[in-house]
Amino acid sequence: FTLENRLREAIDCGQLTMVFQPLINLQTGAVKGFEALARWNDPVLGQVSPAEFIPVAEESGLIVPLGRWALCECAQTLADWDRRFGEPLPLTMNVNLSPVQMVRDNVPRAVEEALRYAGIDGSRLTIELTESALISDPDKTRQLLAALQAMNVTVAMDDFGTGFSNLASLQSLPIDLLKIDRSFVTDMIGDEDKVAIIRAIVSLAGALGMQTTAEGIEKREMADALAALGCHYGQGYFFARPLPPVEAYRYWVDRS
Ligand code: G
Ligand code: G
Ligand code: MN
Ligand code: NA
Repeated sequence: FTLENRLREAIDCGQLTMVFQPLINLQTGAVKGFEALARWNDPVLGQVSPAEFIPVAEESGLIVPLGRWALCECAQTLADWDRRFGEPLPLTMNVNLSPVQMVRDNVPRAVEEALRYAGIDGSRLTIELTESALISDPDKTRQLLAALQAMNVTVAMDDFGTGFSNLASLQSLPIDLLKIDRSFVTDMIGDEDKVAIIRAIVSLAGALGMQTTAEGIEKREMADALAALGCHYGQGYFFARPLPPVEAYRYWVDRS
């Protein structure tokens, strides 16, 4: 078999799952929401990393059904948590959107359908785009972001600082958040250059009316330093690894 065929069957058979990594307000410690990350535990191959299967999905077009599943799964998980809790949890769900799905699918419709079916308001969803989305099809990106804005969906730029961001489009597009790439955070302690880059991204975001999330926080001193730099939110193993849905729900309940 090929990985592609195996992935197609996994999608058809509902073999993919989502885990949820908490996003923490670095200034208050509150749980702001979760980033949903896909997992594939194949009976034959074992755990296959998204770093491996997302590129296969993008090359084969399977990213379209996979991305639609991801949106539905996230909206339904939120609806499930709300039911369990008895009222809407004040938190947002971040979903990664592949630039390939952006080009090949009608993403606004997919988002609208996922939200409507689950009965979830758009304001509780954040779509994470990568910088390559800005370059590959600027017109389509502009239309997509306008449609998401009309649904009150938040837009975050993922892995910021590693791509080729065009500052003009960053400024002219309705982007709400910059996610500072893990590579700047990992070595920030004692590395003045990394700290300078983080400071510059936080400053750029502020000037453009955006907020920032730092990825890959593994130690308390990183969280403290990032908070002092004015970074709004953080995620990383220091707070929690990506958690299965029930554990993620408990994580929120235990801290609220
Ligand atoms: O969870 P992990 O750190 O192994 O994820 C590796 C990469 O796969 C990250 O870049 C992440 O954004 C991406 N990824 C994980 N889940 C999804 C998903 O549901 N959709 C898309 N498009 N990318 C995902
Ligand atoms: O590209 P994206 O930011 O969507 O990818 C998120 C990935 O980062 C996930 O695969 C997740 O497992 C991983 N991740 C999350 N927190 C940490 C961390 O603190 N350290 C490291 N090394 N990876 C992390
Ligand atoms: Mn992401
Ligand atoms: Na990222």
